[in-house]
Formats: sequence, C-alpha cells, structure tokens
Amino acid sequence: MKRKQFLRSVGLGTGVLAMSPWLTSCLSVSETEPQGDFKNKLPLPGEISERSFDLSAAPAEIQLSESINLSGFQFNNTVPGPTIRHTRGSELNIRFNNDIGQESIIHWHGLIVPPEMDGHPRDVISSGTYNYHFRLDQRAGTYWYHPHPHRITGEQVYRGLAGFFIIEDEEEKDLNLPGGDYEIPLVIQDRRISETGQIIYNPSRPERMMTGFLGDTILVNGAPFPYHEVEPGLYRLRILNGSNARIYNLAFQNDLPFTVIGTDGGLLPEAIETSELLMAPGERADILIDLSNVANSTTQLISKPFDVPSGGGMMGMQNMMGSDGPEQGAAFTLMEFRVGDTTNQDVFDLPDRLAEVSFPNESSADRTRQILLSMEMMSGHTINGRLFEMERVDERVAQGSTEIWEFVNNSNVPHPMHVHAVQFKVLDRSGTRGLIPTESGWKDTVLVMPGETVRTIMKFDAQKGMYVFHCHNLEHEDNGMMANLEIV
Ligand SMILES: [Cu+2]
Repeated sequence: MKRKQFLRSVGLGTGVLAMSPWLTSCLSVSETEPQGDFKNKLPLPGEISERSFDLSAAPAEIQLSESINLSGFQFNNTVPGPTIRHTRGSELNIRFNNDIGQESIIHWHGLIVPPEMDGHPRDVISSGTYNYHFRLDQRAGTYWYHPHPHRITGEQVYRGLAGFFIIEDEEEKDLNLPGGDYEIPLVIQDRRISETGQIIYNPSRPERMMTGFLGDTILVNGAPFPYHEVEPGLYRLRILNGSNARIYNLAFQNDLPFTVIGTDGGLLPEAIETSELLMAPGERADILIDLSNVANSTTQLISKPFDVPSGGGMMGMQNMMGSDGPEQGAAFTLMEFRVGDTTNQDVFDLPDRLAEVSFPNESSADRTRQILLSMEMMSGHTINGRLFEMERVDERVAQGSTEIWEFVNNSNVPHPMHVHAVQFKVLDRSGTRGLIPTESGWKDTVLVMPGETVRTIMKFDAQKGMYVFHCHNLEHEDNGMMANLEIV
C-alpha cells in the first residue's frame, strides 16, 4: 500500500516564510476588514460521551471577548454547544429541554434517524421536553446539531444554538489519525457587531429574500480572532461552516498545503492535498495540517477572496439589493495558530486509501428529479416555484430507491442545498468549477452557485415518513426555501 508520510521537519523550512507578492496583496484585502490581534484563546467545547443526557437550551447574556457581547441562547450553558461524541452502534436517549421562550426542535445534521427524531419543523415544542431516541447506524464523521423551527432557525443558530456531533467507528480508528490535543473542532460563524459591541441579528427584507445575513466579524468556536497554541506536528481539524449565509474559501497563510481526508458523511475514499477549500453553510471538512512546516512561528487560517458567478442575470445583484455586511467572497482572517518548537508526536503514516466507499452507480438510478432553485420577485427564493408549507408533500420517493437529483440554480445567489435522511454523492457540476476535494466523499450539503446545475445521486434507505430538504442559507430557509420529502 502506498503511504504518505508526514515527517516532522523541525528546524527545517522555518526560514522560508518570506511573503510572496501575491500573498501580501491578498492580506491587504483583508486588512480593510475588521482585524483582530488574536487576543482571545480558542475555546474548545466540552464533550458528552454519556448515552443518556439532557440538552437544555436557555437564554443567556454571553461575553465573547473583552468588547463583544451576545444576547443569546446556549445549549447546556456553553457556546458552541457541547460536542456529542459516540461510536457507531450506540443507542442514545437525548432530552431536549426548551427554555428559550420560542418554538424549537433539534435537527441532527447529517445523521440518518427516524422521521420523528429528525427535527422536522412540525415537531417544534414551545417549552418543555422533546425526547429523542435513536441508534447511530452510519459511518464515522463530523456531524452537527442545531434547531430547525420554521422561520426562526436563522435567529436561533445565530444566537448560539449549534454544536458538533462526532461519530467514531473501527474503520477510522484503524487509521490512527491524530487525536486528543491533536484533533481540533472548529466551527466558523460570521456575526455583525454593533458600535456598542453587541452582536445583532436584524436581517432586512432584501437580506431575507436575496443574500442572507452576512456578518462583518468571524467567530471561531464562539471567539472573535482567536489564537491556539500548538506543537509543530500534524493536526486533524474538523471544520464546520456554521454560518447563516457566508461561504469561506479556507486556506492557510503562505498557501501552506493541507490534506482533505473527510467531509459531511465521513472519510473520503482517498486523501486529497490542496491549498484552499470552499465551504458553504452546513458543510464540514476534515483536514490534516502539518504544522512542522511553520515550527517556532505562526500561521493564520484565512478565507481567500472568491468570485460568485452572476448566473447570467443582472451583474452585481448581490450588492445592489443585498446585504449591509461585507459581500459574499470577501477575504477574512479567521484565527492564528501559534506553533512551538518541540513535539513528541510520532511520525504518522497516511495510507493513500482511507476508506472503502461504494457510491451508487448512475445506471442504477430509478429516476431523475429536477430541483429548480429560482428567485420570485414577490416571495424570494423558491424550490420548484413554491415556498414551504408544513403539511404539503413536495417530493415523494420510494424507500430503497436510488435517484439522481439535479439542482438547477436559476437565481443570482449561491444556494447550499441540504437533504435530510440521506448522504449523497455529487456526480458533476455544469460550468468550469468542477468538483472540489470534499465532493469526492459522501455529502449532505452541496453548494450550487448561480447558473450552475449540480447532479447528485442518493439512495433512500431511511425509515418511511416525512423529512425536509432545503437551502442551508438560513435566511433563505426561514423565508420558505424548504420542501417536504416523504419516503414511502
Ligand atoms: Cu438559498
């Protein structure tokens, strides 16, 4: 078996940090954005490993840094919520206690669970307890949980209700991936900060209908401009774009290469090396970064600028009718890694083949379904011309069937499309963008840029019943860009 060896090259390569002219210009772009001086230590969420536990959501006044406050909501008194970590096969009993004073229900994003356990918006409770009971019967991976009430998901996630849900299994364990202090969950979320340092959520009508709510400051694990002290070793970063609407083009300073090993539905078949990775709201990326290349130095996690295609419609629609925040595609600095000069970490071998994965074959598809994403002047973004209705069944699929879903974006803004109750494979994308490294694995959320058609294939093996699929731009979702999917 071919293997890639990550050698710890302490003392080597530390003299090559002179900035390229390209990078200098890139960083000067982000210097026009609010910049922090990395005063805040990166918070690391606590973990829940019990099989029976409470998730209690309650309001809280939270000081996120010296100058930034959030009138928010918390799960179990923390932002982000605690990381739920379990092995495949575990049976869980989770009591969701809702004390936030609004209707809510929890969705386990990426998990395939029975319909009444999936957090369909019709299952909201306005107070009291909702009892979840389900078995984790799927691949190891980086999943997450967040509220899913109709019309107010955006506000509740924005104000603090989100956490990681990590599943482990034997196949992944055998790889001996970096763990413990060498495995770091990072949830990336943009927020808009008022002059008095208060985080605000007040999407305008154009923001609800057009762009979504774009913030001006990026929080990582709830902290603005955090730093994290690390060794010059190999780290596994489990990254979640938990933002309402913002897409990131993740990279490290100086184009430090990194290796993508997993995404929404777990490990990729093969590791892929890259120096940037586009991540839309709801998507996850599991990456390995070799920080021995920047021993005794620092490196910043950044979002590089990227273009949003106009979709053939009016150019500049986004700015003309859109958000008050920095536009989609703007550059940002996210956090800083402060790299020490010694590590006791063992040399690590990464096999070329990470996991045995078999995706459904196109020829096995029972049918193709077209999912049209378009903008109606009066109602905003729709799915096949309609806004969400709680009890109307929009797509009915036969249990056990394999389908090709073709997402066609006829609008002028990006739509990250999320389907509940399945993991799918992206087959292809029209235009020049092609597939990105995370799209070589199992996905539950896929970015469909303006003008693009993205074809996906999925097999519906979940229990019969009602689920939803929707845009994971949470303002779009709250505005009705969601549909019922019934498995029969
Ligand atoms: Cu959308």
